[in-house]
Amino acid sequence: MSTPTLSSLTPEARRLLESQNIELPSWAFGNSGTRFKVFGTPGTPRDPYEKLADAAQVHQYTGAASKVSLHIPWDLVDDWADLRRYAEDLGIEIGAINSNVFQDDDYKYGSLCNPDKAIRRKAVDAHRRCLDIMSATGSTDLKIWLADGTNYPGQDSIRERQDRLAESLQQIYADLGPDQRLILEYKFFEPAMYHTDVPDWGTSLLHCLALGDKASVVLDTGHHAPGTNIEFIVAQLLRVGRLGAFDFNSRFYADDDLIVGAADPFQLFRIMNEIVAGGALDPDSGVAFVLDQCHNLEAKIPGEIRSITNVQEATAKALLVDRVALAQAQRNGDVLGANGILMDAYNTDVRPLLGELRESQGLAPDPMAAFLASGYLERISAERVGGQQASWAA
Ligand code: PSV
Ligand code: MN
Ligand code: MN
Repeated sequence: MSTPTLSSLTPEARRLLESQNIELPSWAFGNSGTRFKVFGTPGTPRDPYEKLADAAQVHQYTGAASKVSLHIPWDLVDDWADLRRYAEDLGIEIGAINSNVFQDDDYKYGSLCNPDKAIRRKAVDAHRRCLDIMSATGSTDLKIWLADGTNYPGQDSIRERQDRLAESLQQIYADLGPDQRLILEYKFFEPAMYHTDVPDWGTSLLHCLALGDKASVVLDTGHHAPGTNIEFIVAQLLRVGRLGAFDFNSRFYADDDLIVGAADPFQLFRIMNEIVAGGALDPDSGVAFVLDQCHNLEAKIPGEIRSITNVQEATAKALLVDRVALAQAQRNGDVLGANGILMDAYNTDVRPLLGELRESQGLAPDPMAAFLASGYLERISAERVGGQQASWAA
């Protein structure tokens, strides 16, 4: 395929690319690390307001990241209406509210699945507080990822934990507002090492189906065993209308939370290809695209900018797939022809096309270069002292 230009896109493909929006995680802007060391980065935000200010920079230069997920209690503030106004003044919005029921001593043996009813009630109430925050900030998504599980066979009843989970989720679901939904993330291991209570998409889907229409699955690319065919899961969840959100990141070994598309750009392309084929790229599809990453070594705002451009590149390639020719080749049993059509799109350099697209939107063609030239990093490094740690790594 020759180097495509903006005019080589169909009007529909151009509309989809122009309207693509990827949510940023507030925790990407805080310091994070491993259990060995958390390195500080100059200019790291000291509170949720500064995280939003940094996220707004990513949106300013990419034009494709207008929402920010918050994590509660990491991002607690006194006045939610004020935080919402602050975001709006920056030209961004509050996205999903992530509940954190994994950092309190009471949750040692689990939160929503804990054998102790009082602790389950405490965890349900923590989610109710998240729902209140959603109402105050205009957020529509309650995102639940649980650290629940066990380390040893026999430690607790696997089956009873599922029953407790179903009951706790029902209590939370019952309190959703009319425009709110619950999205349930799965992860196959960690921190629990023997069994995890929501380890896979099947378990998440079963709970969502039992809850009702306002519950959907969150797929995090880093939460699968090596070799898992993630695009198959995407296709399957889209078929039943239950892919609620996507957490983008990339991994080499475990849940590495590295920059999306850094480890395996071909996998990212295959995933975006399934998203495009399933009609899920449309902003009205109900699928939220979110980054879930931490930047331990690299600078955080540039790390998020690179992530956005990586997703845009994979998306543009997926939009270039000749779907008519592909369907024809598939019908004809033309194995190599069909595979060649996908590979043609994957091997196309879409960076000039994306630069053109940005210019047509009044943006610089290279968001990374424009941001680095702006002096913002130097300014925050001089102004902010004592940045906040992002996450659980201490
Ligand atoms: C933990 O693995 C995790 O990375 C999940 O992916 C959540 O989405 C995220 O943390 C925030 O809680
Ligand atoms: Mn995640
Ligand atoms: Mn994760």
